[in-house]
Amino acid sequence: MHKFSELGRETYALGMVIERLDTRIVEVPLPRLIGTAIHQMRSVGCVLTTLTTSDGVTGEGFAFALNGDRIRAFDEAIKGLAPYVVGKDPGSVEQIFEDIWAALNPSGHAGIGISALSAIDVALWDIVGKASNTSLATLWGSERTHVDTYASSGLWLSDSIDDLIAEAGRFIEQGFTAMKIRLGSPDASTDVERVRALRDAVGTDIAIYSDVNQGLDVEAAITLGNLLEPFELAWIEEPVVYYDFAGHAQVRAALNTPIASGETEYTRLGMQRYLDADAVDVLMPDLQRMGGYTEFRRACTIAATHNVPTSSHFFTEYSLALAGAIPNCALVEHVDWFQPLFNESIEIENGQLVIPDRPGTGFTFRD
Ligand code: SMN
Ligand code: MG
Repeated sequence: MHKFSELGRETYALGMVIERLDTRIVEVPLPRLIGTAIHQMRSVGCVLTTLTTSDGVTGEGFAFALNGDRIRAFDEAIKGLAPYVVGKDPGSVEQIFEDIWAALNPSGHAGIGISALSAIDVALWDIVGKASNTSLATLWGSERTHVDTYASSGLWLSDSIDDLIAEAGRFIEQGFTAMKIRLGSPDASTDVERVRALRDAVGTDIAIYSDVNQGLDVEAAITLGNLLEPFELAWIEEPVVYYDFAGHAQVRAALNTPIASGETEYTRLGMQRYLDADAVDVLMPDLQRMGGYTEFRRACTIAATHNVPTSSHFFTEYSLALAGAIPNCALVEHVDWFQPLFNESIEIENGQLVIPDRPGTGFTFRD
């Protein structure tokens, strides 16, 4: 008898087996110390994960931690999954996902365990694409060649208003037509002044997204949201703490501005909580917190059954394949922090990101 929670599994007969799982810890510095309502960041620590097959095809994925916090625990978690991968056909990627999912049950479907699963799952899919000489977007069913985006590596809460305006100008020079400002200042009037200055500087043709990074309570978020309505923000993200699903719904009901959230929750189970609570206008699954491509695709399917669009969080390079294939994933956050890891660059054309037409994820680690 099948367990009620079992899901369908795609299998590709690739006729090869995984021989090795290798990891490498690297630290990518950020240009300067930056802050949101809840983060202080100077670098990102990454565990680069490579699977090598008997045919010599390699697959790559990575997990990261802000400032490299507990990065060795991520590394150990990934290496600890080797027995579920080595000796297996990478074409059984979704069966491998289920095996690891079952193994994680006692320690939880969240945190470092799910992040480790993500690095493995992305690397497995990368092999499936490369072995088929196909981009993952094409493999999953091409939906679009370009995807809307917004510049997100800037406009930090730690920046002065002059910095905000200078950075917005650079984003426009780079070809962006949308950008995201971080909010959640202790005083609503400070946030309002920052948004006013940005809107005055960029005009009404540029879309402004905003992110409170969980910095407010329900009452303060509604007060701020009401004060910001005249500036026509594209959305307000994570207005309250991520696990206050009802609070998100209250803020959403009180405002005209759309509410986005989801980046801090894990797997389809976490996404389901926002959907059940009518908490969001846009759901933002994060590839690492979904546990990889397998589960990210399911999360988007579940969102579609609720008529909720999705937008990827972080992982710009790897999320392009998803947006290339998933109808209700039509917006990708542009974060340039991870570009030093890759041989290939993210391309922007007419304000949109290009979905790569290269085998697998379309991105390969630089030596
Ligand atoms: C974010 C999260 C973590 C670090 C920096 C910024 C933000 C985003 O929530 O959505 O980009
Ligand atoms: Mg965010």
